[in-house]
Amino acid sequence: MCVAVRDSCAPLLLCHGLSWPDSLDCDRFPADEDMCLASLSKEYKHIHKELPKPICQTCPAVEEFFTQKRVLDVFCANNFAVKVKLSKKRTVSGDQAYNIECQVEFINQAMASGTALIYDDEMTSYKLLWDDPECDIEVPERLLSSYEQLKHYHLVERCIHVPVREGTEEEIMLVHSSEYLEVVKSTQTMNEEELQRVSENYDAVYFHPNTYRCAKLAVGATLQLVDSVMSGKVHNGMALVRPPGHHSQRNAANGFCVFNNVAIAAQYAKRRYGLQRILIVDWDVHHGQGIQYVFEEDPSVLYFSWHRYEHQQFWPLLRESDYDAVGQGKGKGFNLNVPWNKVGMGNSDYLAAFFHVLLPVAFEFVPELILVSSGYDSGIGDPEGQMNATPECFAHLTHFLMQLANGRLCAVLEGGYHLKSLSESVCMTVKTLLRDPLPPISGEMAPCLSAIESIQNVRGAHKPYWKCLMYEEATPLHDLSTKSQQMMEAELIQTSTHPTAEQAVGTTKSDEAIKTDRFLESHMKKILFPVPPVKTAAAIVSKADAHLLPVSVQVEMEMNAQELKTFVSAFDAELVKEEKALVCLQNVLAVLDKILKKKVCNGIAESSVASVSTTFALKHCFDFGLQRVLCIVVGDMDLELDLDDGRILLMNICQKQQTEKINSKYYISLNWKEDAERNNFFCAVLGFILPVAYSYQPDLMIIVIGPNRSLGVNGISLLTCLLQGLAESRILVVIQDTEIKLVQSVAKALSGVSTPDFGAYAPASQENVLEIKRLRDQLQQEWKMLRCSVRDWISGS
Ligand code: X5A
Ligand code: ZN
Repeated sequence: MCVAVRDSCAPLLLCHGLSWPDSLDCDRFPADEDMCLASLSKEYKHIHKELPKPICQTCPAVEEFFTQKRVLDVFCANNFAVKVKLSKKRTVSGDQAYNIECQVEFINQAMASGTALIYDDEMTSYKLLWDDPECDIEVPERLLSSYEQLKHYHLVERCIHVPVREGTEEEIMLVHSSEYLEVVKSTQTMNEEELQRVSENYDAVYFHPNTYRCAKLAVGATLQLVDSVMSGKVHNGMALVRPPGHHSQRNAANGFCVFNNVAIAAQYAKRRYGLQRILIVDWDVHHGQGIQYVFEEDPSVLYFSWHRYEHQQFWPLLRESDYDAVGQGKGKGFNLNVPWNKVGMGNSDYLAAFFHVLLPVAFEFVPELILVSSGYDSGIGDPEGQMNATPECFAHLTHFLMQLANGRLCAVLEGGYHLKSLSESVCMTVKTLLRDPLPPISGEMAPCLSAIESIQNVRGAHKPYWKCLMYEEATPLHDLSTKSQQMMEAELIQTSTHPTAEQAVGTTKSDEAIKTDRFLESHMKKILFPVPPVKTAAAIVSKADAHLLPVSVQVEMEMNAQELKTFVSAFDAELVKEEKALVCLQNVLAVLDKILKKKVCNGIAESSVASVSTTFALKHCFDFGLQRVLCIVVGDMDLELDLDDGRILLMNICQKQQTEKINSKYYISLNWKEDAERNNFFCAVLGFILPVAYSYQPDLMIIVIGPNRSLGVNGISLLTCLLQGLAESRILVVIQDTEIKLVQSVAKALSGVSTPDFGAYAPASQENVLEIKRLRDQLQQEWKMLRCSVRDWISGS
C-alpha cells in the first residue's frame, strides 16, 4: 500500500515542483498494508470536505473516499494530503487485482494566503527611440509610476515578492514560431535604423535593443506568477510587465506586444499542471486578437474580451472582434467578445457585462485558473480607450473573479497609458487581491443603451453554447443606436479636411489628461477608507462551538447586559423578561454595533428570534444615521417594516408564493422553488440579486436566514461572497437555527480565509428563469443594473 501511495504520488508531487519527503520514506516501505496509515476518524470527515479541488487533472480521479486507509495525519505535517481509492480490476487473464488510485491535494492550498507581486525595473530598460505618434504612449514610466503608487499605499510590503526570470525559448514557442523568435532575437544587436525597419513590418510596434531581453522577462514573470499560484505558495498575484502581450501572434509582434505573455501562460499551465479549464479575462480596452487566434478552436481556454470597437472603426479594425466571433470547431462558445460601439463606457456598463455575460458563463465553465489580461486603458482618462471607468471599478471586477477557480487568479499587465489612472487602477486591483474591503463603486448605476445592445447581442450569439443563456432571445439586433451616428461621423471624416493630427493631440489630449489627474487626486481621497482592524466577528449561541470557526474570526463573548436592557425596554418591554430572547438580541446587537463603529467589517450572529432581532438591528442602523440598508431574508419570515421611505430594501427569497404582498420598489419577493441541495442559484444571484443590490448601493446589508429556506449552504455562501463588494463589506448575517455547518460556511465566506466551494454548477429550471425574467421586467425601471436587453431599456426609459 505505502509503495503504491509513493509511486503514484511522487510523480504528481514532482509536477508541483516538490519531491517526495524523506520523512515518509520510512522502513515500513514496502512493509505490510497500512502500517503507517491512520484510519479515518469521524472528526476528519469535515477536513476532507474542505480540501481544495484537485489541480492536477492528469492524475486518476477519486470517485469514492477510501476511508480505512488514509495518510492524512502523516501528510498533514508535510502540507499535502493523499486521497486513496482501492478498486478491483480485472486483468486480461481474468484474475482479480487491486487498482490503487491516489490523489495528492495540497492542504496548504486551502490555507495558502498571500498575494504575489512580480516586478523588476529591468523591464523599464527599453523605450521608443524615434518619432512615432502611434507608439509614443507606451513608456517605461508606466511601470515606474505603478510601482511607486503601490509603494505609496504600502501595498508592496504586504505582497509576497516573487523574482522574475527569463522565459525559455521552449516556453515562448508554446505560442510563437521559431522563425519569429529568431527575428525578435536578432533585434538585440541592431542599430536604430535597422530597428526601425523591423518595426515597420508590424502594426503599431517599436523595437529597442533591450526589447528582446524585456520580452523574455515579461514571459518569465508571468510564468513565475502562474507557478506561485499553482504550487499553493500564494492565492493570487499580479505581474507588472512590459512589453504587454495580448496582441502578439504566432508570427508577429503587434500593438506594442512582442510575446503573448498570457497566452503562453495558459499553454504552460495546461502542460505543466494538466489543467483542463482556464479562463482568460481581457479587460484591456483593445481586443486581444492574439489570444483569440491562439485559442479559437480550444475549448479548454475560455477567452473573454471587451473592447472599443465602434463598428470596426477602432484599432485593430478587425471583423473578428465582433460579438459573433464565438470560437471555431470544438472551441465554439469559448470565445466571448463584447464590442463597445461607443466611447465613454463606464462603471455600470462594465458591471453589466460582468453580471449578464461573463460571470454566468464563467460559473458554468468552472475554471481551474484565471488569467487576467489586465490592461487599464479601459479606465478613465486613457487617451486610447476614451472610456470612463474609475479605479475602484477594477477592484469590483477583481473581486468577482476571485470567487472563481478557488481564488486562483493571476493578473498580468497589458495596456494603460494615462499614468495616474493606470497606477491607481493597478493599486485597486492589488488591494483587492489582498482581500481588503472594496470602496463603493461610484456613479449612477445604469448601463447605457449601446452597452446593453452589445450585451444582448453577445448573449444571443452564445445562447446555443451555455445553459445559463438557454432562454435568451437569439435574433441579433442590427439597428444599433450607434449606427446612424457612426455613418455621419464617417462621412464627416471623408468630406472635411482634418486638423493636423499633432494639433489635435497636442492641445486636447494633455488638457484632458491634466483634468483626469486632478479628478483622480480628489476621487481617490474620497473613496478610500481606513480598513477595520478585524474582518469578521461572530456571536454564537453555543460558545463551545467557537473552535470550529476560522481562527481569524473574532468571537464575541460579552456585551453590557444593562445597556442592552435599557435599549430593548425602550422598544418592547415584554422582551426584557425573556432571558433567552435577550441573549439572542445581545448576539445580534453586539456584532452590529462593532460593524457600525468600524471595529470589524462584517459579522455573523445566531439568534432564535431572528425576526425580532432584525427589526431591532434595523432600528439601530437608522439611529446610527445609515441611509440605505439592504435586507435579504432567506426563508419564511414576516418582518413588520415600514418600507416607504427607501431606507430599507427588503428582498425575500422564499419557496411559497407571497400572495398578500405585491412587489414594489422596496419590497421584492423572489420565489425560488427548488430543493436546497441543488446549486442552481447562480443565475438568481448574478442576474438578479447582485444587479438590484448594486443599483441600490446600500450602506449596510443584513442577510437573515430563517426557517424553510430554499437555499442551501452553497447558495448562501455564494450570496455572502458576492455581496461583499458592496457597503465596504459591511454585512451582518443573522441565522435563526443553530446549524454549525451553516455558521461555519458563512464565517468562512465573510472572513475570506479561503474561497468557499460553491458546489457544482446546476442550471436553473425554466420556471426559475422565468421568475427572474418576470421580476426583471417588473423592476428594471427602478433598478437599472437589471437591464440586459433593449426590450428592457425601451420599456424602462
Ligand atoms: C497593449 C495595448 C495598444 C496598441 C494601440 C495601437 N496595445 N494603436 O494596449
Ligand atoms: Zn490596450
